[in-house]
Amino acid sequence: QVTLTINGRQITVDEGTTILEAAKKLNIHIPTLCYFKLHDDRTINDPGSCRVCVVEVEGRRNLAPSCSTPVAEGMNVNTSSIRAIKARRSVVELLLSDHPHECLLCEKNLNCELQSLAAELGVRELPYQGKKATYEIDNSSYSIIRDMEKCVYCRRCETMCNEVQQIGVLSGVYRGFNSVVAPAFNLPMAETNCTFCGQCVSVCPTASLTEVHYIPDVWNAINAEGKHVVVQTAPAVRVALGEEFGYEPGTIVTGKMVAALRSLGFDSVFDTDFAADLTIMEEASEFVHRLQHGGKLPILTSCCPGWIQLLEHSFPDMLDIPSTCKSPHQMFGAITKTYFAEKMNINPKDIIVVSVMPCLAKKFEAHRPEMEYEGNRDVDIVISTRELAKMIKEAGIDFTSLEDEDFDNPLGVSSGAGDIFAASGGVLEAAVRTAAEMVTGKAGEPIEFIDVRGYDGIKEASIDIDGTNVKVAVTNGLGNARKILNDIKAGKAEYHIIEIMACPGGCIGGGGQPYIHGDSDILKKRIEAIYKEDANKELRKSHENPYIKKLYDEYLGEPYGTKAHEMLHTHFTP
Ligand code: HC0
Ligand code: SF4
Repeated sequence: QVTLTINGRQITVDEGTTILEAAKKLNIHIPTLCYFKLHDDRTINDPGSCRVCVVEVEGRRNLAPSCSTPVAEGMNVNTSSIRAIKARRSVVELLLSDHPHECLLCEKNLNCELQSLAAELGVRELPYQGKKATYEIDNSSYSIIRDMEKCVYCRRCETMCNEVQQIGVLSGVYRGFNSVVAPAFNLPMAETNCTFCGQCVSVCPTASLTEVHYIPDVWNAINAEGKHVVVQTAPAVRVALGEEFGYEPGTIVTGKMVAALRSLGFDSVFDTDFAADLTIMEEASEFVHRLQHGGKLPILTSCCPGWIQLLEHSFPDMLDIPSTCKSPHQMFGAITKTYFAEKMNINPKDIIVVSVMPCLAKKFEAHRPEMEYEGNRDVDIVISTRELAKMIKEAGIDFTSLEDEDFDNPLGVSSGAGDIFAASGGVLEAAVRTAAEMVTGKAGEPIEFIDVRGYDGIKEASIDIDGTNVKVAVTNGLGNARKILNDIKAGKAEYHIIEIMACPGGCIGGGGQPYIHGDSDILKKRIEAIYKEDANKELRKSHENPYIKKLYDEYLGEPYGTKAHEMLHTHFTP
């Protein structure tokens, strides 16, 4: 333990703590830019590159970057000396000298960390003026836009892509004034190995990396003559959307979200959770089939398009291990344009399906050519949680004063198993709840698979299903996914079922969720909220959802049967 003084106040902290962390414990705020605390307590601030967090340390000639300077016994720190404040302001002024000043028109207006810093530090003029670097905007993909003129070289995206996700698309190239963070050979993102996980977007402090926007397409759809516009919301949206309207992280706003969607003018407001239940019917059946017929094991969940991209790019010889199930929101689209269209007597060509997702890879996934049935795209437009919040604000809806409303039927009822898809471990827990009862034929209490919850990188557990010791693993983050895939390849991983999600904590930490600005406690609160939503539901198991049963009775026939295969399953391509 080490005792030091910060701004005249003494504090004792563990050895190795940084000045920044010690100051935080005293509620002393030091501005930062490149620093970002990840969900697993790793920090992105290497190599303390931005120098915004400098402080005065008695006895040292130079100011010290507080994010990377460890505390020392007897240290005397002043975080707000005139010299420190001036130095910070100069850093920001220098950054602004090579940064566009079009904040009013910028995607990140009011959500930009550089803008907040300039305000906080009272930047009122730009003493440094000179040549500005110019770059072309890369909007080659369906998911992510790269605008390097707005880059501040904090390197957060680089650390995220290389160290956490271990995909290696983004890295610093060239030197000095020409330095830029870019894919190798400056290739457009669409031509790289990018998985579109969107984690680089989640950590970018400015609008250098943002998402591709589909809000205008949604407004056009809503206002088009003769179209029936169906919206579905992913499990993770309901526990994060409230953050955009001032609610505490972890507040569940399902009812208000439904009311807002109706006010926006959607004709049917449905729930992706319903399709999550459907996915479980298919995936659990596929697992039981593989288990009982000597099929390929482990089976891997296939609902995360980010991880599927990793598989297709880097493990082309393992394409037969994931479940062939389409992801829930794609299944939802296929069911909407067939079963629902027939029930409502609407031509599927006149239905537009909009997905609200926490994920940027879903924007890409919806465009995959095979994601269609009988010539109709499963999903027409994907917007993020952030985009939905923008639409609600644009429409002038007073979100906080909305009365709770329920989803429409028949595609709006879901079990708690559908809810927990949003958190890492949830898909597996939901699958086991159903698979166990499919094997034994007996109904019991819903399984609560605590060992696979939470956001540890790789979680392992086992469960007895009718005498078979079923071994499972759950991973989140693509770096961990790569590790587990390599282990499977090397014959070192003996599991029956594996769940992989590309984002930290699962979908609740998706690249389309409200920005957390380095406060990863927010992810924990979203996870807690999801399990609360599950625990409060009367229906806890997918196979007990009466509307799912009805869908099979009236339309699909057997789970994992011929019709289900045609509509709800897919294939993977290297
Ligand atoms: Fe997810 Fe999904 S749970 S990927 O994690 O499976 O994005 O929330 O919508 O499709 O249901 C994201 C979240 C979904 C899908 C579902 C799955
Ligand atoms: Fe890397 Fe994911 Fe960003 Fe693509 S979306 S560049 S894989 S972090």
